[in-house]
Amino acid sequence: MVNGRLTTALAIAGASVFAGCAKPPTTPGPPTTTITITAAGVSPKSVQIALGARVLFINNDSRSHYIHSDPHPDATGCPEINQIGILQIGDKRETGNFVDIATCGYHDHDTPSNDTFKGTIVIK
Ligand SMILES: [Cu+2]
Repeated sequence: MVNGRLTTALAIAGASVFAGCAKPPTTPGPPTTTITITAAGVSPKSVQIALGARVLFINNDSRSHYIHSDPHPDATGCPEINQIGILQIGDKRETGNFVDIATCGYHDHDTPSNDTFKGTIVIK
C-alpha cells in the first residue's frame, strides 16, 4: 500500500518538526552594568565587569554628553566605549562587548578636563 507508507512518513516528519520546537530557551548573557550621568557626574565612578560584558550609559542630565575612551583626543584605549558617542538628554546606549582584560578610562569629549565626567571600567 503506497498510500499507507506515505502517510506514515509524513507523520514521522511532522513529529520531528514538533520536537524541534521544544528546544530549551537560550541562556541569557551576563547582566548589564549601568552608569548613570547626572549634573553631579557619572555614577558609579568605577565599575567592574566580566570579560565579554557590556556597560549601559544613561544620560539623566539636562545637557548632552559625549562619552569617549581615554586618552583624549584620540580615544584609542578601549574602542568599545566609543560606541556610546553623544548621548542627548534622556538617551541610553550600550558599549560594545569588552573582549580584553583591561582598565578602561573614559571622559566627556566635550569637556575633557572635567573630572566629574571621567570614570573607569575594569574588565576582569
Ligand atoms: Cu575625548
